Amino acid sequence: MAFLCRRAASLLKPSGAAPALLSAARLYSSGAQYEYILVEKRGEKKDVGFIQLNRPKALNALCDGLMKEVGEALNAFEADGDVGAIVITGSDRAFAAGADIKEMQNRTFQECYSGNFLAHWDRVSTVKKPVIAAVNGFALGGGCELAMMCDIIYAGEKAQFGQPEILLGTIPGSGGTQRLTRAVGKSLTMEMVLTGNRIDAQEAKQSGLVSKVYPVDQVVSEAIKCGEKIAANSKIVSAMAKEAVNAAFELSLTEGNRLEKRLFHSTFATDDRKEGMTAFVEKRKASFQDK
Ligand code: CO8
Repeated sequence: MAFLCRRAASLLKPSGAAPALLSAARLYSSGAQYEYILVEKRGEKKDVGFIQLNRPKALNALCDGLMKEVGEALNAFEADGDVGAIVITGSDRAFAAGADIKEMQNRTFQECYSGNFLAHWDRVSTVKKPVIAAVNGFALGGGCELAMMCDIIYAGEKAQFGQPEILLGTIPGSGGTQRLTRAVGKSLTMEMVLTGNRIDAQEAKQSGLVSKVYPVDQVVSEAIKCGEKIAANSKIVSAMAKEAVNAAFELSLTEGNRLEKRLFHSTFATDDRKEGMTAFVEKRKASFQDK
Protein backbone atom coordinates (compact mmCIF):
# COMPACT_ATOMS: atom_id res chain seq x y z
CA MET A 1 0.00 0.00 0.00
CA ALA A 2 1.53 3.33 -0.99
CA PHE A 3 1.59 6.31 1.38
CA LEU A 4 -1.49 8.45 0.94
CA CYS A 5 -2.06 11.69 2.79
CA ARG A 6 -5.48 13.29 3.31
CA ARG A 7 -4.88 15.91 0.62
CA ALA A 8 -3.96 13.29 -1.98
CA ALA A 9 -6.94 11.21 -0.95
CA SER A 10 -9.31 14.14 -1.41
CA LEU A 11 -8.16 14.44 -5.03
CA LEU A 12 -9.31 10.88 -5.58
CA LYS A 13 -12.81 11.53 -4.29
CA PRO A 14 -15.51 11.44 -6.97
CA SER A 15 -17.77 14.50 -7.16
CA GLY A 16 -21.16 14.41 -5.39
CA ALA A 17 -21.58 14.22 -1.63
CA ALA A 18 -22.66 10.62 -1.17
CA PRO A 19 -20.02 8.93 -3.38
CA ALA A 20 -17.35 11.23 -1.92
CA LEU A 21 -18.32 10.18 1.57
CA LEU A 22 -18.30 6.54 0.59
CA SER A 23 -14.91 6.89 -1.02
CA ALA A 24 -13.51 8.65 2.04
CA ALA A 25 -14.91 5.97 4.30
CA ARG A 26 -13.24 3.27 2.22
CA LEU A 27 -9.90 5.05 2.25
CA TYR A 28 -10.21 5.58 5.97
CA SER A 29 -11.06 1.99 6.70
CA SER A 30 -7.95 0.94 4.78
CA GLY A 31 -6.01 3.13 7.23
CA ALA A 32 -4.58 5.20 4.41
CA GLN A 33 -6.08 8.66 4.80
CA TYR A 34 -4.36 10.88 7.33
CA GLU A 35 -3.18 14.47 7.54
CA TYR A 36 -0.36 14.29 10.09
CA ILE A 37 0.94 10.75 9.74
CA LEU A 38 1.91 8.30 7.02
CA VAL A 39 0.61 4.79 7.43
CA GLU A 40 1.35 1.56 5.61
CA LYS A 41 2.16 -2.09 6.16
CA ARG A 42 5.83 -3.04 5.91
CA GLY A 43 7.96 -6.18 5.97
CA GLU A 44 8.24 -8.98 3.44
CA LYS A 45 4.86 -10.36 4.48
CA LYS A 46 3.34 -6.92 5.13
CA ASP A 47 2.81 -7.97 8.71
CA VAL A 48 4.32 -4.91 10.40
CA GLY A 49 2.12 -1.85 10.84
CA PHE A 50 4.13 1.30 10.15
CA ILE A 51 3.26 4.78 11.41
CA GLN A 52 5.47 7.75 10.51
CA LEU A 53 4.80 11.07 12.24
CA ASN A 54 4.72 13.64 9.46
CA ARG A 55 4.72 17.28 10.60
CA PRO A 56 8.27 18.09 9.47
CA LYS A 57 7.98 21.88 9.76
CA ALA A 58 7.02 21.60 13.43
CA LEU A 59 9.57 18.84 14.16
CA ASN A 60 6.63 16.46 14.56
CA ALA A 61 5.19 18.42 17.48
CA LEU A 62 2.34 16.30 18.78
CA CYS A 63 -0.78 18.34 18.14
CA ASP A 64 -4.15 16.99 19.16
CA GLY A 65 -5.04 15.97 15.59
CA LEU A 66 -1.80 14.04 15.18
CA MET A 67 -2.33 12.04 18.34
CA LYS A 68 -5.95 11.33 17.35
CA GLU A 69 -4.68 9.97 14.03
CA VAL A 70 -2.05 7.85 15.76
CA GLY A 71 -4.89 6.39 17.85
CA GLU A 72 -6.97 5.67 14.73
CA ALA A 73 -4.04 4.01 12.96
CA LEU A 74 -3.32 1.90 16.04
CA ASN A 75 -6.98 0.85 16.20
CA ALA A 76 -6.82 -0.20 12.54
CA PHE A 77 -3.63 -2.21 13.05
CA GLU A 78 -4.96 -3.76 16.25
CA ALA A 79 -7.99 -5.00 14.29
CA ASP A 80 -5.92 -6.23 11.33
CA GLY A 81 -5.31 -9.95 11.69
CA ASP A 82 -2.27 -9.83 9.38
CA VAL A 83 -0.38 -7.32 11.53
CA GLY A 84 1.76 -8.80 14.30
CA ALA A 85 3.78 -5.77 15.39
CA ILE A 86 3.76 -2.01 14.91
CA VAL A 87 6.61 0.47 14.35
CA ILE A 88 6.26 4.19 15.13
CA THR A 89 8.88 6.58 13.78
CA GLY A 90 9.42 10.23 12.88
CA SER A 91 12.00 11.86 10.61
CA ASP A 92 15.79 11.85 10.74
CA ARG A 93 15.66 15.25 12.47
CA ALA A 94 12.92 14.58 14.97
CA PHE A 95 10.99 11.65 16.33
CA ALA A 96 8.85 14.32 18.01
CA ALA A 97 9.84 17.60 19.70
CA GLY A 98 7.06 17.26 22.25
CA ALA A 99 3.46 18.28 22.67
CA ASP A 100 2.52 21.23 20.47
CA ILE A 101 3.52 24.25 22.57
CA LYS A 102 1.64 26.67 20.29
CA GLU A 103 -1.54 24.63 20.82
CA MET A 104 -1.05 24.63 24.61
CA GLN A 105 0.12 28.23 25.03
CA ASN A 106 -3.24 29.81 25.86
CA ARG A 107 -5.02 26.88 27.49
CA THR A 108 -6.52 27.38 30.92
CA PHE A 109 -6.50 24.98 33.85
CA GLN A 110 -10.29 24.69 33.57
CA GLU A 111 -10.05 23.60 29.91
CA CYS A 112 -7.28 21.09 30.65
CA TYR A 113 -8.95 19.60 33.69
CA SER A 114 -12.56 19.54 32.46
CA GLY A 115 -11.62 18.23 29.03
CA ASN A 116 -9.06 15.77 30.45
CA PHE A 117 -6.54 17.33 28.05
CA LEU A 118 -4.58 14.79 25.99
CA ALA A 119 -6.05 11.79 27.83
CA HIS A 120 -6.30 9.94 24.49
CA TRP A 121 -2.47 9.88 24.22
CA ASP A 122 -2.45 6.77 26.36
CA ARG A 123 -3.82 4.66 23.47
CA VAL A 124 -0.24 3.81 22.50
CA SER A 125 0.29 2.12 25.85
CA THR A 126 -2.91 0.07 25.71
CA VAL A 127 -2.33 -1.61 22.33
CA LYS A 128 -2.07 -5.38 22.71
CA LYS A 129 0.30 -5.86 19.79
CA PRO A 130 3.98 -5.10 20.40
CA VAL A 131 4.95 -1.53 19.45
CA ILE A 132 8.51 -0.50 18.56
CA ALA A 133 9.67 3.13 18.53
CA ALA A 134 12.36 3.89 15.95
CA VAL A 135 13.82 7.16 17.19
CA ASN A 136 16.03 9.53 15.21
CA GLY A 137 16.74 13.11 16.24
CA PHE A 138 14.78 14.83 19.00
CA ALA A 139 12.53 12.83 21.31
CA LEU A 140 11.63 15.58 23.75
CA GLY A 141 8.82 16.04 26.26
CA GLY A 142 5.76 14.28 24.86
CA GLY A 143 8.03 12.83 22.15
CA CYS A 144 10.13 11.04 24.75
CA GLU A 145 6.92 10.01 26.53
CA LEU A 146 5.48 8.64 23.28
CA ALA A 147 8.64 6.58 22.72
CA MET A 148 8.45 5.28 26.29
CA MET A 149 4.82 4.19 25.79
CA CYS A 150 6.14 1.82 23.13
CA ASP A 151 7.43 -1.62 24.15
CA ILE A 152 10.88 -1.43 22.57
CA ILE A 153 12.94 1.64 21.66
CA TYR A 154 15.59 1.56 18.92
CA ALA A 155 17.61 4.77 18.59
CA GLY A 156 19.70 6.33 15.85
CA GLU A 157 23.20 7.48 16.78
CA LYS A 158 22.13 11.13 16.80
CA ALA A 159 18.96 10.67 18.83
CA GLN A 160 18.43 12.91 21.84
CA PHE A 161 16.02 12.21 24.64
CA GLY A 162 14.79 14.78 27.14
CA GLN A 163 11.97 16.00 29.36
CA PRO A 164 12.44 19.78 29.03
CA GLU A 165 8.97 20.76 30.29
CA ILE A 166 10.50 22.48 33.35
CA LEU A 167 11.96 25.10 31.00
CA LEU A 168 8.40 25.90 29.88
CA GLY A 169 7.12 26.22 33.44
CA THR A 170 5.37 22.86 33.45
CA ILE A 171 6.14 19.20 34.05
CA PRO A 172 5.78 16.00 32.01
CA GLY A 173 2.12 14.99 31.76
CA SER A 174 2.05 11.79 29.82
CA GLY A 175 4.15 9.42 31.87
CA GLY A 176 7.57 11.12 31.71
CA THR A 177 8.16 11.16 35.46
CA GLN A 178 6.87 7.61 35.85
CA ARG A 179 8.16 5.63 32.85
CA LEU A 180 11.54 7.37 32.74
CA THR A 181 12.11 6.64 36.43
CA ARG A 182 11.29 2.98 35.88
CA ALA A 183 13.58 2.86 32.84
CA VAL A 184 16.67 4.75 34.02
CA GLY A 185 16.27 5.18 37.78
CA LYS A 186 15.70 8.13 40.06
CA SER A 187 18.91 10.16 39.84
CA LEU A 188 19.09 10.48 36.05
CA THR A 189 15.32 11.09 35.81
CA MET A 190 15.48 13.81 38.46
CA GLU A 191 18.40 15.42 36.66
CA MET A 192 16.59 15.38 33.31
CA VAL A 193 13.22 16.49 34.66
CA LEU A 194 14.61 19.20 36.95
CA THR A 195 17.21 20.68 34.59
CA GLY A 196 15.76 19.89 31.17
CA ASN A 197 19.12 18.29 30.23
CA ARG A 198 18.98 15.90 27.30
CA ILE A 199 20.77 12.57 26.98
CA ASP A 200 22.19 11.21 23.75
CA ALA A 201 21.65 7.78 22.23
CA GLN A 202 24.69 6.21 23.92
CA GLU A 203 23.65 7.42 27.37
CA ALA A 204 20.10 6.27 26.65
CA LYS A 205 21.50 2.82 25.81
CA GLN A 206 23.76 2.69 28.86
CA SER A 207 20.93 3.70 31.16
CA GLY A 208 18.47 1.17 29.74
CA LEU A 209 16.08 3.57 28.04
CA VAL A 210 16.73 2.07 24.60
CA SER A 211 17.69 -1.46 23.69
CA LYS A 212 19.74 -0.83 20.52
CA VAL A 213 21.56 2.03 18.80
CA TYR A 214 22.02 2.01 15.01
CA PRO A 215 23.34 4.37 12.35
CA VAL A 216 20.64 6.91 11.49
CA ASP A 217 19.73 5.32 8.17
CA GLN A 218 19.34 1.83 9.65
CA VAL A 219 17.07 2.45 12.63
CA VAL A 220 13.78 2.09 10.79
CA SER A 221 14.81 -0.99 8.81
CA GLU A 222 16.14 -2.65 11.98
CA ALA A 223 12.89 -1.83 13.79
CA ILE A 224 10.92 -3.36 10.91
CA LYS A 225 13.12 -6.47 11.05
CA CYS A 226 12.44 -6.74 14.79
CA GLY A 227 8.72 -6.31 14.05
CA GLU A 228 8.85 -9.09 11.44
CA LYS A 229 10.54 -11.39 13.91
CA ILE A 230 7.83 -10.69 16.47
CA ALA A 231 5.05 -11.04 13.87
CA ALA A 232 6.32 -14.52 12.98
CA ASN A 233 5.40 -15.73 16.47
CA SER A 234 1.89 -16.41 17.74
CA LYS A 235 0.04 -13.10 18.05
CA ILE A 236 -2.08 -14.28 20.93
CA VAL A 237 0.92 -15.60 22.87
CA SER A 238 2.89 -12.40 22.13
CA ALA A 239 0.03 -10.41 23.65
CA MET A 240 0.24 -12.59 26.78
CA ALA A 241 4.01 -12.11 26.97
CA LYS A 242 3.58 -8.34 26.64
CA GLU A 243 0.90 -8.31 29.33
CA ALA A 244 3.17 -10.26 31.67
CA VAL A 245 6.18 -7.95 31.18
CA ASN A 246 4.04 -4.83 31.60
CA ALA A 247 2.66 -6.23 34.85
CA ALA A 248 6.18 -5.96 36.29
CA PHE A 249 5.64 -2.19 36.36
CA GLU A 250 2.36 -2.41 38.22
CA LEU A 251 2.47 -5.37 40.61
CA SER A 252 4.51 -6.71 43.51
CA LEU A 253 6.91 -9.57 42.71
CA THR A 254 4.53 -12.14 44.23
CA GLU A 255 1.49 -10.79 42.35
CA GLY A 256 3.49 -10.44 39.15
CA ASN A 257 4.80 -13.98 39.35
CA ARG A 258 1.29 -15.25 40.01
CA LEU A 259 -0.06 -13.43 36.96
CA GLU A 260 2.84 -14.71 34.87
CA LYS A 261 2.11 -18.28 35.96
CA ARG A 262 -1.60 -17.91 35.07
CA LEU A 263 -0.74 -16.48 31.65
CA PHE A 264 1.78 -19.29 31.14
CA HIS A 265 -0.97 -21.78 31.99
CA SER A 266 -3.26 -19.93 29.56
CA THR A 267 -0.88 -20.58 26.66
CA PHE A 268 -1.87 -24.26 27.07
CA ALA A 269 -5.37 -23.27 25.94
CA THR A 270 -3.99 -22.19 22.56
CA ASP A 271 -3.36 -24.28 19.45
CA ASP A 272 -0.16 -22.31 18.94
CA ARG A 273 1.45 -23.62 22.16
CA LYS A 274 0.75 -27.19 21.00
CA GLU A 275 2.07 -26.41 17.53
CA GLY A 276 5.24 -24.72 18.90
CA MET A 277 6.21 -27.67 21.08
CA THR A 278 5.18 -30.27 18.49
CA ALA A 279 7.27 -28.51 15.83
CA PHE A 280 10.28 -28.57 18.16
CA VAL A 281 9.88 -32.29 18.79
CA GLU A 282 9.38 -32.97 15.07
CA LYS A 283 12.43 -30.82 14.23
CA ARG A 284 10.52 -28.44 11.94
CA LYS A 285 9.63 -24.76 11.95
CA ALA A 286 6.44 -23.94 13.83
CA SER A 287 3.53 -22.58 11.83
CA PHE A 288 1.43 -20.47 14.17
CA GLN A 289 -2.23 -19.83 13.37
CA ASP A 290 -2.81 -17.23 16.10
CA LYS A 291 -5.33 -19.46 17.78
N1 CO8 B 1 5.59 22.60 19.73
C1 CO8 B 1 5.31 23.40 18.68
N2 CO8 B 1 6.21 23.76 17.74
C2 CO8 B 1 7.45 23.27 17.89
C3 CO8 B 1 7.82 22.44 18.94
C4 CO8 B 1 6.82 22.09 19.89
N3 CO8 B 1 7.05 21.23 20.92
N4 CO8 B 1 9.13 22.11 18.82
C5 CO8 B 1 9.56 22.73 17.71
N5 CO8 B 1 8.56 23.43 17.14
C6 CO8 B 1 8.59 24.24 15.93
C7 CO8 B 1 9.28 25.59 16.19
O1 CO8 B 1 8.37 26.51 16.75
C8 CO8 B 1 9.71 25.96 14.79
O2 CO8 B 1 8.58 26.43 14.10
P1 CO8 B 1 8.66 27.86 13.31
O3 CO8 B 1 9.67 27.62 12.24
O4 CO8 B 1 7.28 28.05 12.82
O5 CO8 B 1 9.11 28.86 14.30
C9 CO8 B 1 10.07 24.60 14.16
O6 CO8 B 1 9.42 23.62 14.96
C10 CO8 B 1 11.56 24.33 14.18
O7 CO8 B 1 12.02 24.48 15.53
P2 CO8 B 1 13.30 25.34 15.91
O8 CO8 B 1 13.46 26.51 14.97
O9 CO8 B 1 13.20 25.67 17.37
O10 CO8 B 1 14.45 24.28 15.62
P3 CO8 B 1 15.87 24.17 16.36
O11 CO8 B 1 16.64 23.17 15.59
O12 CO8 B 1 16.47 25.50 16.56
O13 CO8 B 1 15.54 23.56 17.82
C11 CO8 B 1 14.47 22.07 19.35
C12 CO8 B 1 14.99 22.29 17.92
C13 CO8 B 1 15.63 22.08 20.32
C14 CO8 B 1 13.75 20.74 19.37
C15 CO8 B 1 13.50 23.23 19.72
O14 CO8 B 1 12.53 23.36 18.68
C16 CO8 B 1 12.76 23.01 21.00
O15 CO8 B 1 13.32 23.22 22.06
N6 CO8 B 1 11.47 22.60 20.92
C17 CO8 B 1 10.63 22.45 22.07
C18 CO8 B 1 10.98 21.20 22.85
C19 CO8 B 1 10.12 21.12 24.09
O16 CO8 B 1 10.14 21.95 24.95
N7 CO8 B 1 9.31 20.04 24.16
C20 CO8 B 1 8.43 19.83 25.26
C21 CO8 B 1 7.07 20.38 24.93
S1 CO8 B 1 5.95 20.31 26.29
C22 CO8 B 1 5.46 18.69 26.31
O17 CO8 B 1 5.80 17.90 25.49
C23 CO8 B 1 4.54 18.33 27.41
C24 CO8 B 1 3.96 16.96 27.18
C25 CO8 B 1 2.87 16.81 28.16
C26 CO8 B 1 1.86 15.81 27.67
C27 CO8 B 1 0.65 16.04 28.44
C28 CO8 B 1 -0.36 14.97 28.16
C29 CO8 B 1 -1.54 15.08 29.08
